[in-house]
Amino acid sequence: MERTLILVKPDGVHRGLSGEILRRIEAKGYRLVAVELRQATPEILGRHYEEHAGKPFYEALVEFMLSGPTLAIVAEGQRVVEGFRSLAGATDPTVAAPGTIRGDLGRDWGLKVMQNLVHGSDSLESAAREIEIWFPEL
Ligand code: DAT
Ligand code: MG
Repeated sequence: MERTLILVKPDGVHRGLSGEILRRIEAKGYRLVAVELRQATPEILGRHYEEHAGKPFYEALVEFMLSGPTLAIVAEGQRVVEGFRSLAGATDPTVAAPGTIRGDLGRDWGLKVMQNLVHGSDSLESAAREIEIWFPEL
């Protein structure tokens, strides 16, 4: 069975949306394998976002992700990697489709980095890599 790594980012935790986001994951029929409120560290984020190192928004992204606790989740289900990306919606909350987490709950804060509530692994390879970073015990 497929697994993916989902994060409710600090904006989502701060706004009290963790429960709503967990509800949507469970309502879709995915099984929660691990759920843990964590303070991210520079070490974890350096690994998690290594593909974005050097991009113009990278420093702001890491700073934002360090700004408060993150809810780290591993969810399991048929095609859950693709399925959660679909639930999350497009990266930019302004254009994310209504019905998606980012489309319904996110907005443009006019900041250097998009505070778009959630992260979801973008491929099976990313999922394996990211689960190892956040939950090495799994
Ligand atoms: P996603 O989270 O949809 O997989 P991504 O991996 O391309 O998007 O980028 C990681 C995060 O970085 C994204 O959730 C928000 C931020 N980000 C991406 N592109 C950005 C941009 N052009 N300006 C500001 N923030 C950006
Ligand atoms: Mg990504």
